[in-house]
Amino acid sequence: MKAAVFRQPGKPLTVEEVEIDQPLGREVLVKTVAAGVCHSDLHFIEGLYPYAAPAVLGHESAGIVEAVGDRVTAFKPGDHVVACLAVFCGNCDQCLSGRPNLCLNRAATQRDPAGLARLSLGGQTLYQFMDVGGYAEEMLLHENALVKVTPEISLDRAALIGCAVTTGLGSVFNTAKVAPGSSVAVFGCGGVGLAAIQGARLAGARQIIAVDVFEHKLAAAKRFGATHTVASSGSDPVSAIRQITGGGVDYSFEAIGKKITAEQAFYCLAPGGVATVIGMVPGKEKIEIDGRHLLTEKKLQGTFMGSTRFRIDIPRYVDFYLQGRLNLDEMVSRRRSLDEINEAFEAMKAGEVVRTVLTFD
Ligand code: CXF
Ligand code: ZN
Repeated sequence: MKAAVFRQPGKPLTVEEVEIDQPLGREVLVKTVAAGVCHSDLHFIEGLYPYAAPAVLGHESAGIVEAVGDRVTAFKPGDHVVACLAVFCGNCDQCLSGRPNLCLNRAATQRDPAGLARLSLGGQTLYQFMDVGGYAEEMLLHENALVKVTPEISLDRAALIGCAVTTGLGSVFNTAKVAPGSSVAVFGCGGVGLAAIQGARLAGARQIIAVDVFEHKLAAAKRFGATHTVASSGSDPVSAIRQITGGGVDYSFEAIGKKITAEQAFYCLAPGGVATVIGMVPGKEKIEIDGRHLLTEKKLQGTFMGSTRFRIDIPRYVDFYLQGRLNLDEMVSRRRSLDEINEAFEAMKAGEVVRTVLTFD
């Protein structure tokens, strides 16, 4: 099968013929139908975050089950499924406390590193990014990386729910628990930011302030539910937000992954407010906040995949979509083939697209 292979940071992915094994035990073989191109993969391609090579990146994919291992009972060939990188063992303290996104024993869902790898390239192990490896014609996953979805939703929309939507809506619903009537600011109007804006709308926020440097992204944010927009190129978004709200927001979300915007997300809070940093701030960067702001009970917190319990959350988000309450159609800006994956990253870097979805025949 064909897959986009990451060989070295700073180099384009190469689409190559690779080998994929048969499903063993609790594994499921999935024919990929759609794969969203997410900004997080770009962080690894650019070397901002390290990852073992060679690897198949991609983690926002949906498809149809082709075959299952002999210990799989919840999936069968023909099922429509969405993959999620928040793979859970189901037995550790975090999983059993209702926080499977923070699973402590992902190794229990992986193959023995000393044995045959799920993916290989000329006999050499090919790493599977975040246990998904979604930029490929087929995926071989542990069943706890999958959730079944109704065939009523097309798989190119469903794929987005696997990462961007789950992360954005989940950060609002699960991590921050936005209350109806509150005020919200969202920094960054890419896929995750627009999902957070939609989450804030669904949660009944009164004011939803979108912040971005691109005017066309702010225009999109309005269509997704933003009540106000702040163009942050060349001006201070914190004072603009303070002015709109009369003193700061109750909740802010940073969906970019930069020190400066993470700090702005904290400083634009009202007393008692909560800033949630969703974006991947590079490991070496420090987020600095002025200590005296803690005396007004402002909080700065992280999130991983929107604190999702994805087997519960993803089917709910599918329902929102089917009811017309969650706009996924407009989140897909472009469809491309696997061969065009590097062009998709270029368009992302240029700020041209919300999401490119790779579609497979
Ligand atoms: C990220 C979270 C950190 C690892 C890579 C993927 N989530 C979504 O893009
Ligand atoms: Zn992602």
